[in-house]
Amino acid sequence: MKLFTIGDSMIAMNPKNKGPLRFNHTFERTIGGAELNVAIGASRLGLDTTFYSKVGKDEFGQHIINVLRGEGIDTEIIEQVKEKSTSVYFKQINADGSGASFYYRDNAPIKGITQKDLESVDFGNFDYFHVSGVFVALLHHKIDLIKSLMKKARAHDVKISLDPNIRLKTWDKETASCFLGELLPYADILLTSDDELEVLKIATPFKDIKSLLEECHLDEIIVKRGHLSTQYVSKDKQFDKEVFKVNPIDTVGAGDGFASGYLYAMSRGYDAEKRVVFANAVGGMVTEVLGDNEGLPYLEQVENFLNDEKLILR
Ligand code: KDG
Repeated sequence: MKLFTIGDSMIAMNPKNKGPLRFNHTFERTIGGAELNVAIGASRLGLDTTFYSKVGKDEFGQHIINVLRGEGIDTEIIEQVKEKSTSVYFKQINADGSGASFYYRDNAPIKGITQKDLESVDFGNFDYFHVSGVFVALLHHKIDLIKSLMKKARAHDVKISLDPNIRLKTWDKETASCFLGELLPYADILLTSDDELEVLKIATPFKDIKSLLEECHLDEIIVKRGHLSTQYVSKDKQFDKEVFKVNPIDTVGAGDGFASGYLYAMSRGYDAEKRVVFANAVGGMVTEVLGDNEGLPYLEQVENFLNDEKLILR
């Protein structure tokens, strides 16, 4: 089973200390980006993963490609663009543990993508296509390009997951609602949250989750409620699953972990309940490690976690 995803790739600068960035001089250089995180998560679990991105032809771009190659991701189609700089973002961790992101991606290389660039993407080679709203936010001026990519995937019976991943620093609620609403009918699986459903409602009014499912012809909607529970809704099934108790130190990337876990579980033919449980485990495990993707677990780790296996440490 093979996964395709597409999006911006960023250098993520993690502060050594808490507090406002203006007082922080020391950062650790890591990498991030919602779709990139999903690619790493899926590949670690064992799903064959291809990631399409564009980075600058610079040191940071090369670093990102090196890391992704090391993760076993097919990076063949990542382009290093000479005239552009690789996107960068800085994280701030506040004293109370909450965070903020500061993006330097106005000229993200991926924004230059054209229909011609995507001609080489053969969906005949893939089973899953993950679309995240971060990519849509950066590329909403090229919404037809995203739609045609999704249509192409559908023509090959590729399952499409859509995670709205709404970042209000990249677009406002109305714009997000309008463009994501246009894409809903092309998706099969919606991985979302209550807050995002409220935003989607602005342009796509719906009575309840079931009616959203029907009106947009979605197969399933999964509503992630953080540390509370996960709701699953499909035509003939509806349930809530408790999430695992974890000790979170950084929640960034939890949703991406959930997406990679869900798609992996689907590729294994797990039923809906088992898919949600597996994805809950991956999403929870990510939060126990600092960084956007560092905590994404390998398959054996998830299995141990689910079996509550006590590891022998010494
Ligand atoms: O989902 C986590 C990502 O959002 C993070 O790694 C980077 O903020 C980010 C983005 O916009 O992709």
